Amino acid sequence: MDSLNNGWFSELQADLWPGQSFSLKVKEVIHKEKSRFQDIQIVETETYGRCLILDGIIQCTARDEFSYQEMISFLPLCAHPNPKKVLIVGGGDGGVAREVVKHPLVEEVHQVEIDDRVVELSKQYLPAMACGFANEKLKLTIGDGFDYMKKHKNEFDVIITDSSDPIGPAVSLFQESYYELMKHALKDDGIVCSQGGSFWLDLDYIKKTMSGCKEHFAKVAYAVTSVPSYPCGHIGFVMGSLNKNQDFATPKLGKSEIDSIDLRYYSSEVHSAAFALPRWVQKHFYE
Ligand code: SPM
Repeated sequence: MDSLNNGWFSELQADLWPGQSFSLKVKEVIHKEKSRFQDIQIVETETYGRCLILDGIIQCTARDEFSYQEMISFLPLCAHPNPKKVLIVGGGDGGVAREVVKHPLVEEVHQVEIDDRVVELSKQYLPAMACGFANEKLKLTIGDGFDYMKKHKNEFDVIITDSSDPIGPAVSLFQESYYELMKHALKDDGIVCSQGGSFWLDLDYIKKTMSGCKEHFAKVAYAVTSVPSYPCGHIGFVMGSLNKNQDFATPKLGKSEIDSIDLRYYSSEVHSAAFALPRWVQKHFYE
């Protein structure tokens, strides 16, 4: 493993986070291979449990994955009044599917993931996340998200893009043309939510992504969550709604219903707080 040094894995990505690197002490390398699309590593760490690494970047650890998976799922699902039919693009570890199927109004979940090896290895080594694939609401397609959405018009209430970072092929998932395609696949009042990077690292990039989203969506917002194993311990989501009266920060599912769902991070209060941004970020994105 390139970035394993004296038993430490270091996330060295000079293009994405210059001059800094998060490290985890590794107990054991469980699996590594090169799929058709990427380098895949699964390691057992000293303090974060099992960890999935794609192309040298941490995707999720057993200790903190629930924060990301719950928030990227429940922010858009609860911002929508009736999220019956959901599309997940990416999310090969199964953690987002595991969360989306918990929403009481969700009837069908379709997921399109390009790399079958991530799915298979997650089933084998990350069963607490991959259990999402076993749910009867879920239909998984192995293929390209762009091709999939071109074939589906006005179908989904919510589209969630659980992507890796904007480097290599994933760059296209942050561009305006991707938002146009999602709009095509969404119903008239649909909502999208995508992994959007951290304002500590990607302030201008997020603003650019939001501008691309604004070209096609009446309302756009950025919300945050805390994930200690991501750079700066932080990540955000770019959300777009086709409903011009959309109020993202107020959950449409009642508090008592939300409280009855088996969740560890997301709550009605956390939902609203996720949209509160520091002054300089608020100004940069919205003024
Ligand atoms: N289902 C979990 C997959 C996680 N996908 C997002 C991974 C992002 C990792 N890098 C974060 C860097 C933020 N600037």
